[in-house]
Amino acid sequence: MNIKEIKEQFPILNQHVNGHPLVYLDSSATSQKPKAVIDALDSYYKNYNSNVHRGVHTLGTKATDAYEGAREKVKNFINAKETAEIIFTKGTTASLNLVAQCYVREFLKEGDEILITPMEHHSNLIPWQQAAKKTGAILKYIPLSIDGTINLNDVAESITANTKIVSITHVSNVLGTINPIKEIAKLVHEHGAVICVDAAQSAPHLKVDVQDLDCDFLAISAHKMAGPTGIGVLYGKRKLLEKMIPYEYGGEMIDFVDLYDSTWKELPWKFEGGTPIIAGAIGLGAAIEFLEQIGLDHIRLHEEKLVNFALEQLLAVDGISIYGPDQPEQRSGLITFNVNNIHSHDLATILDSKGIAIRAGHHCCQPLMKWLNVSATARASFYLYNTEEDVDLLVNAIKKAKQYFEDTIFI
Ligand code: 7TS
Repeated sequence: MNIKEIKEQFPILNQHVNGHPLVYLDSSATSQKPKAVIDALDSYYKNYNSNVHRGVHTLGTKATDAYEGAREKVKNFINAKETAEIIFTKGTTASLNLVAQCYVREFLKEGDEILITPMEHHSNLIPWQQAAKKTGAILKYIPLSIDGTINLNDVAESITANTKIVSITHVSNVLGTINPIKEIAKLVHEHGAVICVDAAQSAPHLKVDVQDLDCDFLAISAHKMAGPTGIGVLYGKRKLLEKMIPYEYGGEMIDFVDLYDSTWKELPWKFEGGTPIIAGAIGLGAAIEFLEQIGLDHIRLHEEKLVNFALEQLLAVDGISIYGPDQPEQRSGLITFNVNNIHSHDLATILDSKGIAIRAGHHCCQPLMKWLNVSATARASFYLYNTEEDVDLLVNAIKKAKQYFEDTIFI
């Protein structure tokens, strides 16, 4: 499929917003959904809506097959060893909380160390703060380099004999930095600790192979990868998941229940209490099929080109500060920036009036904003459906906004 054909797969993009064709540059917050995903959700509700793992009736069997089939697709997508290692959750936030709750709170004790970085999304920060408070473990940070990357020497120096878990984002949702997870995992394992990876911003955009990375846990949100909201994945190595005790109890996750005690189902179902997110999982399966049809390598290349094209133009605009690494190979498909004297919310509002959707604010990364010494930033984020024309429209709109502020406010 060429870019025009890809874009046509996303019905929402074919509309005008505030009198202008929509330019959607906020895929890091949530991506748009292709017809294939919308149709898969529609078909489930129209043709075989039923609960899973329960009855023997035809619709129930069909729904169960589709739900478990989606798990198989996720397994292959991230190259896990087995479907037992794929747990469906509500999303990245829920997956990281599950690790914090069922692994860290169970197995860490006073004086143990949890290691994260200042570039984490709040979802990969607050669960560890809370786990540290509950267990008496110490929360520590790997320092960031001046360009917003992570230096392996700093990782090596931050890990101590007391480090039990390192949790780190694969791609920063603000800086765009792609972190060297494979190399970090090696260092972590040399010290007998485990590594948890926040893949919310990587799995949609580049090939993630959990065996190659050798990560112990990995969290994903479907809605950022062309799938529906409300569903995500926690990948975990079997040996760790088996040790962990579930934290949501109820239907679906049990084996036997007696008046005073119960036993749990085997993996992955012991972590999926209650009626699961059936339609969501089926939608995620359809999203994976769609992304694989296009090819993750193609998506990565497309975004790299767009980011380079955008960086070249934006750097030529006077008074723009761009955050994150300079090297394109260290960067994913987003650009975070500020324009002199214009608050990012004002800029986003002006751009919205031209039909251009970007995100403004702290991006759920308040400690990182402090590190950058700003209160907020603007962010344009790209996905497989964005074009060079989108970039041109963005840059022109920024230039006009800048001119407007210079002419009307600061003279
Ligand atoms: N981790 C990272 C790196 C993220 O970018 C996000 C969401 C999350 C975790 C949380 O994902 P959720 O699906 O559980 O909400 N990031 C953003 C963003 O950058 N703008 O809006 C949401």
